[in-house]
Amino acid sequence: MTRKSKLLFFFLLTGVLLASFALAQKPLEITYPTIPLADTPMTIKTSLPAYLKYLFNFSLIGAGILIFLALLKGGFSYLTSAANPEGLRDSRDQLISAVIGTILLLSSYIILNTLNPTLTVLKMPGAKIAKEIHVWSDPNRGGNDMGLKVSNPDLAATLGSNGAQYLEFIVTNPDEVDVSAYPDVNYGGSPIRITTPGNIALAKSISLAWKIPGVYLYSGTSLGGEPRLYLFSQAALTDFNDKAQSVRLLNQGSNQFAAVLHKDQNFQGECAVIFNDQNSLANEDATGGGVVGNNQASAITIFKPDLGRAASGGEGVTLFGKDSSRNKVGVRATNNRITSFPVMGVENDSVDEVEILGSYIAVLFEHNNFRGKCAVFTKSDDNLADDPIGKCQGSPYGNCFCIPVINWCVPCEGPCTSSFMVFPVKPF
Ligand SMILES: [Ca+2]
Ligand SMILES: [Ca+2]
Ligand SMILES: [Ca+2]
Repeated sequence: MTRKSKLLFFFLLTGVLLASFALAQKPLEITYPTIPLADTPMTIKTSLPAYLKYLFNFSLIGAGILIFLALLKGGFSYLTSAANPEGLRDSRDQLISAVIGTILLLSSYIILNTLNPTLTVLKMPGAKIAKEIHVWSDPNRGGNDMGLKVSNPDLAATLGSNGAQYLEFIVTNPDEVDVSAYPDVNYGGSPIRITTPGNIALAKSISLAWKIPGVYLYSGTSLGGEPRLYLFSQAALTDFNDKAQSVRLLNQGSNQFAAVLHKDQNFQGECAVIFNDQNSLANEDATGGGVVGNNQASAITIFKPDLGRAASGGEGVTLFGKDSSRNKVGVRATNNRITSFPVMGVENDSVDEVEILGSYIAVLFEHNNFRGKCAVFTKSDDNLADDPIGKCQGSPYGNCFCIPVINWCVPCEGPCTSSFMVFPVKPF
């Protein structure tokens, strides 16, 4: 290789590298220079393959221009150095190099664009979503079929004029995705919510909304209206205050959720303990216990029940109160719903201390059958006198004024627990 052809090769390489480097240095959110033949990406959401293709075409065109200039220069010096044999040889070498460059360039373009027009070979591996909805054009899984990972406004384009008539969930739990089938294309007509696999009415379009596990509150009954996802306890529901009407617990495998909805902020007032989806919070007895009502919830406690866990050692929740002789006694619970007192010698309205060993949740209620104001405990509290559940008016165990000999006290402000629930939970 002569010095000149080396130089030409160097310039070609530098040109290509500079073009690549200049673009690669910029973030993807650039204003792409418009160049002929290369499709200019229009948005910042350009996928990597599209970006690389653009880069490739850009480099290709840059190299093409350099080759053209090299041909021009080689041809010119060939013509003007007829009397100089050395210059003639150099010019010829230069021309040959340029022609070889052209052939290489065209070959690479033809190979990459003919065999692989979208440069799909550069697509990133991984990020494979195994979850999808599968649909068939005929009932009973016949005819054409296709997998859906996202909403599709026109199923007929792939499945034929009938659209979809059979649907299957390729997911762990159909609860992970909201599927609505529409009788017309572009999500037209009245949608039908699909929750079980099988035959479906002719669906021309299907919308999918993937969901993550957690507690969903809905502003309408039967999981209608606006949804809100909660993953952690909230002392105030802010913009969703007094809006919840139905609840869905979206569980996944061992990732199980349960919730306590509180009527007042800071986990105060009446509450409903929720272990199952609720189509209406007005259905008092449908909840695990307690009542909050529609458009009432102002705070939420979220916990992960671990109901199958056996209590080991001295684990559990002990409620300390008074027996009929006003001596301190305790009732220990590990997985219980107690609707009234006395229990294990502990008198009604006497609980003034909660001891929790291990991961448990205890919900104490003012009245029998999980009614009245409630209090949630996840760790020990040795003094309920500073908690609403420990200072109710008219409590017989308020100890405001007691006559020692007959062990009688004037009713006043004091503890008022009359029912409670205790469940093992996963650590908070
Ligand atoms: Ca409220
Ligand atoms: Ca306290
Ligand atoms: Ca009570």
